[in-house]
Amino acid sequence: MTEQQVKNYIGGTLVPAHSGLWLDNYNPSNGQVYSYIPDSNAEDVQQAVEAAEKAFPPWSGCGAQERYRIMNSIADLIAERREELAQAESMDSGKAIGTSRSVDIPRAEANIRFFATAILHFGSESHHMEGVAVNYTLRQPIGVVGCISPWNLPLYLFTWKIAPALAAGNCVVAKPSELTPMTAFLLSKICLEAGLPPGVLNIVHGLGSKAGQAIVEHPKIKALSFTGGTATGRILAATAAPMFKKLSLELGGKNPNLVFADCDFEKAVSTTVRSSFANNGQICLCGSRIYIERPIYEKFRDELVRRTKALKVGDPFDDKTDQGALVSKQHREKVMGYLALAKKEGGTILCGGEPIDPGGALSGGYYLSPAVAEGLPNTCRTNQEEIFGPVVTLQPFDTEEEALALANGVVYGLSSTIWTSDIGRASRIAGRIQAGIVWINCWLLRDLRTPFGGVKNSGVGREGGTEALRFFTEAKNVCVRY
Ligand code: TXE
Repeated sequence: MTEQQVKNYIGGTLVPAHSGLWLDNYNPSNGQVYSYIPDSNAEDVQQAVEAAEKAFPPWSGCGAQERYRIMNSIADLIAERREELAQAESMDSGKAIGTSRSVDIPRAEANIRFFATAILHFGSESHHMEGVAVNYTLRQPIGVVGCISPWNLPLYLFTWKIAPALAAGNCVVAKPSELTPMTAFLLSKICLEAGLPPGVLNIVHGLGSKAGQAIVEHPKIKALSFTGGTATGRILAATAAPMFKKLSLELGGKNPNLVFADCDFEKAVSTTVRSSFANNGQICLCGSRIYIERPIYEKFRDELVRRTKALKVGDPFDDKTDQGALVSKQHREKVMGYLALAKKEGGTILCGGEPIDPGGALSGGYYLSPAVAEGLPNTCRTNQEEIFGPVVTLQPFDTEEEALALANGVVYGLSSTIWTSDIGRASRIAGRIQAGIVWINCWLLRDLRTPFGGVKNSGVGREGGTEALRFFTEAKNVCVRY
């Protein structure tokens, strides 16, 4: 078995797993195995940690300017290989090539470049005790840190984690999802070419419950940055907390989208198609619960259904495709399970929700037509649980108070969207909605300097800007008496 073997990147070399075992890696567009990934375990993680420990003193000591130079070279190479990376991302995840080209890969480059430059401006405080002493705060890198990322935005979220960690002077043991390892593998080759010193970044591929768990359990890994499901986040926290590790958990969402009658209708409905079905709804920030003020409920519903039906589902490599394949057979089954549940809970599926067979070579792919449902109570499972697929539910509301109660009526609190021309109302709701991110008359407009993360079961901590650099450093107060 030689074709398309993904390798671990440990101590600056590309190697198979110690076990010599391989896991199948599927192409979601046709359901075929197209590559293999190392079935890594604690032995591989141990080797990665040793390499990271060895690399830490020179990497943390080489200075921000040098780290900026090398990280910027990595970003340059990502830019140069944007098309190769986009093709690989779509092959691995099933997402439409247009999404890989316009979202995933450009944002991966931006993540690296942003933190390569942010570290040049990262300062800290000092506190003056007049006539007595001066205090200054050092923000020092932690050492060896762990980064575990999911399958929905593979290179985008992988780089979102490793970039601040590396910029701050840490060395990293990282594990991408076993469902979408390819672009992280291609990134390891880019790191070699960019001259990233051996052991600064180590990528260990494999199962969450084996390689991932070994990273979480390793005593020398002092901080963990994780993005994934809330259930998995709970497991990680239970393992890491008694070991006093720093934890950043970006978990699931069940995000509300509030559409008031005084909104800019065209902007609201066209953006809502995107916020509902971008990346097949496999973005933790998608607005899957859409609440519409009653006077425009039917008009908005009918227009949203019309535009949803017009979305092209099929070959991820066709430029005209809007909705590629879902990431795995199991995930499509999970999403279809929720559609069956929606009907059982009394909902009406207004469009979509059917598996699609594009025929020919794509016959075995995991395609699903995007679905809109109505007639479900806010408290039912369909409206309470994260589906993470191309499924949204609609509900009317009459007052601002009711809209807020509906929006806040779930255990999640990641992002929210508000469509209204009444800026006072938008600000009132933004202040009271239980979410870490509020978009007003827009969606997924991202400034990387802003705090990113959620409340309640959507996670712990914030990523982005100085929040991320503070997470990946330890603050030390030094008090100097005159
Ligand atoms: O995530 P997991 P999955 C949600 C979404 C999705 C659900 C499960 O609802 O359906 O989570 O998706 C690694 N110790 N989101 O299964 O399991 C795993 O290998 C250490 C929302 O992909 O959380 C992968 O690298 N690591 C989310 C990563 O954790 C473990 C995006 C995520 O896998 C582990 C993705 C363990 N015990 C899914 N078990 C978002 N917020 O964007 C798994 N992993």
